[in-house]
Amino acid sequence: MKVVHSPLHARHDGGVELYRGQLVPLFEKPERAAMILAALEAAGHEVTPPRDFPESRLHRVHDAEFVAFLRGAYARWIAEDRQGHLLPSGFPARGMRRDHRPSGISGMLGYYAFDASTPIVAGTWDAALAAARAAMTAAALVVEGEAAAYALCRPPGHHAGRSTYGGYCYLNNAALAAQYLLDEGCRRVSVIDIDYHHGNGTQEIFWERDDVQFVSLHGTPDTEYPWFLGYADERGEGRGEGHTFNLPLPAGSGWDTYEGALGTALDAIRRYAPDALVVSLGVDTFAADPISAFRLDVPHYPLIGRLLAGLGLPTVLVQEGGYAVAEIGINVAGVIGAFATRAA
Ligand code: SP5
Ligand code: ZN
Repeated sequence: MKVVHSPLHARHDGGVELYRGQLVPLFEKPERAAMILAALEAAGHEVTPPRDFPESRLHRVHDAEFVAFLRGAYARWIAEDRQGHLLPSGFPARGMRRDHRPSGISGMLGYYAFDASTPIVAGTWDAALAAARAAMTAAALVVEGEAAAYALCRPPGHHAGRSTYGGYCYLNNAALAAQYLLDEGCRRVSVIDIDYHHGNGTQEIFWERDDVQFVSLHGTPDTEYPWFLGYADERGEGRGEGHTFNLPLPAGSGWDTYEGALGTALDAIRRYAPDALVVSLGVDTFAADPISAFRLDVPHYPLIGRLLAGLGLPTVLVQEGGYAVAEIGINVAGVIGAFATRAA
């Protein structure tokens, strides 16, 4: 399978996150992409760089002022005489104003961010843009006739909303891929999100849409990040009603529970009958993941790949989470390998 990847991801490095009351080095680190790349190259997949796209492609999914903020945030921070990385330290909660965007950088951070685990460093924008381009390039390859393509995105994207960032995500790579498929002729696209964490950003972006189905399998937000979205009663609104489908599972779930839920998700996709599939591929469902609590093991990833490939749809796979760095490569390669060998 063609693997789209840019070395620019490595510019997003050196940030810290607020984790259990401490600032710790970001779990979402450059070694993740290096390990995935090594495993995919070893398995014989062809690696290709992202193409360039007009900025208007980003605005199909994201608010233009939000995009401009992300691009300029670091320079603004330095101009206001601060140092290091940017993390927000206050958010507009219930009872406060959300209609006014403060003009100072600290207020702006709280306005756009929804957590304190998603730092902006000097190279964050370059990396986020390269990841978005990788996702759209993988979508373009599928439009051009590839049965499937994989975007090795870093930073990930599924937590980023139309004008919000968080959960290590800045631009929503999977949403950009889905929108690209629609803009190039698909009538309906399903997004299946199998990252451990609910893809709140993708859900929000397509919430009122009937041309994108969003289906997600994740640790229940009642105890797991991102806590405030991803419950089973969220089903979309307006034209989108019934096109969001959440399958939250208890922390500690293993393959038996997971396989049943995945089957239910795939049935929903078959009923929607999309022209193409986008997979938000997180492998933080792995038992040894340091921040997640499912109990999947290495042999389960090829099984997941086979089940996804069995839909028989043109498929864009987009990398999301996965923080057990030692096994991240073999687990991603397990899913991708099952696709690469599917019958034509
Ligand atoms: C793309 C992606 O996977 N983003 C995940 C961001 C999660 N960041 C906050 C993690 C908080 C985890 N809580 C600790 C639970 C330990 N079992
Ligand atoms: Zn995740």
